[in-house]
Amino acid sequence: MDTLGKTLTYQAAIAWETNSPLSIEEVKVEPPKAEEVHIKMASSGICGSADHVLKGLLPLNFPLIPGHEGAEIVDSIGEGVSSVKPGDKVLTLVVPQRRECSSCLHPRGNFCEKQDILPSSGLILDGTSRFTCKGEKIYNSFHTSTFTKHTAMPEIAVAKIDDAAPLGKVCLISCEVPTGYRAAVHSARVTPGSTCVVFGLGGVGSAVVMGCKASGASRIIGVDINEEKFPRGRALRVTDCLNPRNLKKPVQQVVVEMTGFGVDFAFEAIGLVDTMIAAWDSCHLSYGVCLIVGLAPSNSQLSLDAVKVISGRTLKGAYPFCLADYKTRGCIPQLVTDYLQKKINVDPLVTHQLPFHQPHKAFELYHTGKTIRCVLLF
Ligand code: COD
Ligand code: ZN
Repeated sequence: MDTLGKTLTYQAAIAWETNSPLSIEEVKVEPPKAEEVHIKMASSGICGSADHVLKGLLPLNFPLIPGHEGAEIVDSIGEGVSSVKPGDKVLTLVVPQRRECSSCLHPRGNFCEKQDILPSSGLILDGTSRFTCKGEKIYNSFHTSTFTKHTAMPEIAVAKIDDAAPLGKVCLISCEVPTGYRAAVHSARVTPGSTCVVFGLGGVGSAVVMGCKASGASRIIGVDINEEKFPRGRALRVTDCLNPRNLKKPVQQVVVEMTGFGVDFAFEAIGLVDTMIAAWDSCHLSYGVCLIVGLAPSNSQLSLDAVKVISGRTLKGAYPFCLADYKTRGCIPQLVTDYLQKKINVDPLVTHQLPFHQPHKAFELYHTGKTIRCVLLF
């Protein structure tokens, strides 16, 4: 259907305030303005960050339509849009790529200045929203908002993907897979035969494990307080599983003892200060590399033993997508092609699928810890 020029009403899941249940509402979606696209959602993953947003752990404006891990089809395009056309399959991008700012133009930068994460206004590029409900303005999450049947968003926040891509699964390549997999392959540059520890075996941590395995790591230690994550972790080639709550010593001490001197690469995919410190302390003191993938709650401080900083190990941040020269619009479609060519397999990460109008069930499942990713289908 051509939506150009029309404000139409669609169903969307709205969070009216933090810590309130999502409600399915009739939402008015304005047509795309210049350099925007109107898209019809096909699927959206339930990412840990969406849960953080709903709990108010990441500062976003409410009421909002959450979700940022979407696969969709372009319905209509605004003036000046040239990279996609109606009917194209696309993925939403939390970090857009305008290709004009210092980050986009620098060979080692990708955190486009048009991103809306740090800080988040909840508005699209012209400072307005395309959503209203019951006469009230509804905010976006990170330019994306995927828990809606239709949305209008900036062209620079979508990436055209292969026509053959199965939309019920590749939504994970919009956030979880590049965040975790590329943190291991691209940012840490895990080496063949190396030892790794991954804190958090949720969606993102599982994708980190896949990246470690693909890079040839010989030992991958998985750490999680939820032992339901262990069988799936082992299927992805985690070699040792540790539940810190069942250990008599701090988990980092156990990891160091298991590996002799500490791991080559440690990843934190939870977003807690304590597990960031544990990941850092798990690394080899001389050449260990610690990658922080999770975002700790606002205003928290990371306190490290200053003596341990001097010995040579490296601490790196890998905030979702901030993977140096990993340019989102250019690189994410290649991951979809890699999936279609069976170079990576995202299928084990999609453990559940539910209809869009049951987001509460999807979050319930998420909170039980039984999922790696639950995907909403539209
Ligand atoms: N020790 C060990 N494991 C723990 C602990 C703990 N103290 N607490 C929780 N866990 C485990 C959970 O049991 C779970 O298995 C895992 O940690 C977390 O996984 P998920 O599935 O809940 O979350 P993910 O993998 O989808 O997301 C993790 C992130 C780190 C990416 C995310 O939560 C985050 O930090 N988001 C903020 C960054 C952001 O804004 N991103 C924007 C786009 S993602
Ligand atoms: Zn995410």
